Amino acid sequence: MFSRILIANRGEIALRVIRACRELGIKSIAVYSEADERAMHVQMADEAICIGPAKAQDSYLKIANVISAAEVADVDAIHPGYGFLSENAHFAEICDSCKIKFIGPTPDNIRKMGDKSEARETMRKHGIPTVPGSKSIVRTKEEAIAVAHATTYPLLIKASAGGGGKGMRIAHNDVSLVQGFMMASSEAERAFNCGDVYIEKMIENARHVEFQIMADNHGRVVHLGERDCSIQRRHQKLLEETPCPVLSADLRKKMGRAAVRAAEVIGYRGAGTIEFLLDDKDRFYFMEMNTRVQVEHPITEVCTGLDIVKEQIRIAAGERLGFDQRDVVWRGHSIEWRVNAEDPFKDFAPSPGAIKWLHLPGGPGVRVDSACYTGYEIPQYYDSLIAKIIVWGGSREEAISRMSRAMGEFMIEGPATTVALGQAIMNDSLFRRGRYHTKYLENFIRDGIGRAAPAAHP
Ligand code: MV4
Repeated sequence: MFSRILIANRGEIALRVIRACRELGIKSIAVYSEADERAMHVQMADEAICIGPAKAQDSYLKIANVISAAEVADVDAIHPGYGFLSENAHFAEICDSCKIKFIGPTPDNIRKMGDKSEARETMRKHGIPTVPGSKSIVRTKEEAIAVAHATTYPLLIKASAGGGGKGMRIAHNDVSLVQGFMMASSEAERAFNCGDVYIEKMIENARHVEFQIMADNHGRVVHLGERDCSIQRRHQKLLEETPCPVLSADLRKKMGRAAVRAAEVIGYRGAGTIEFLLDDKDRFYFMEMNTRVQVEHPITEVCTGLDIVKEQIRIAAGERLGFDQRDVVWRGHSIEWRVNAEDPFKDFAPSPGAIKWLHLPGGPGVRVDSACYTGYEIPQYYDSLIAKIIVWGGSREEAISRMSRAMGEFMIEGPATTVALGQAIMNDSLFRRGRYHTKYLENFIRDGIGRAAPAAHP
């Protein structure tokens, strides 16, 4: 087992990894930028090394600085968390060549699943249901038209190097298809240095249902159940829950088997997430695979009693998974709400700055993952996540009432936050009935938030 792990990340996920290290008796080495001098992960780790200026590209994203810190601190392994370098195959390769264990999948897993069109191709070839559309990347507008006529509108044009909806364009007819094709590829070229795009039929009224996978180095692949992440705003997840309110036991078994198969066919290692789209006729389709631990992993931990980060560390150290599929049992219902420093009444504009006062919720069935504290200055350079409120209840109804209570206990003076939006959703009948899909939040904000908005200033 490792004796020293460097966490190449910041914020709540850095604390999360530090906590797993501490429980495993492993020394944790934090890295931080000059803007994070007073961050909690620096204070909580056993050691901490400054790796550069505030901007992420000069610190947390600078491979040479992270690797130098790892060498200086003489660590055995690096945990990348999520975001930053967590899905950078080149970084994983450099760790391997420096004999520092990358706590994650192989560089090949990352590269293959990072190419969203190739990932689709691989899954389709192995009989995993994929969204109808192009068989590979689409190079010309003529090819795009041909794919469109073999499928049916509406269609989505997606960037192969994108993922998470970045650069996604919708097309309702040949004219908007050609336009969308040109726009999506030039945007992708600019954003990802790769203009490759592919085309999928748009699944109407879809839900985003993803499965957590754990795969060790001894051939065992297990799924830890699903997470419904359909409540997103501009492709940013805001609320996740497990189990998915509309999944039958039979459908869960089928999707779980498909998720395990997807990991097996690519020789996956470590924790990963298979994202499916589920339509209103219970048909599911592979969308993409994430080769990192996800922000929303705690709801799976709370319902299974497993510690996903500890399992990642054990797998990377070559241990066998200590359980198989039969041992994974789920109890109750869990919901996560992401509290962002954004103002829902100003179109979610970021709201960084000093936290004059903070009181986090607690009590039965409440977990809060946060790196914030009273007096902490939220830097402007990174994502706006202040805290994740995770609740567990014996039923979905209990989880909803508990989340509502926890949100009511969340006290903060200083930045604007998305807590009020969360409370409005907890009280919304459509959400409470579990009858929502990917358009829910967009519609709710357009209709619902207007009602909740403060009276216009005189
Ligand atoms: C889709 C889709 C419908 N059909 N693909 C891609 C990235 C992810 N964040 C959302 N994406 C979608 N891909 C096909 N073929 C609908 C979405 C989608 C969505 C999916 C789940 C939850 C919320 C969503 C919000 C907008 C779009």
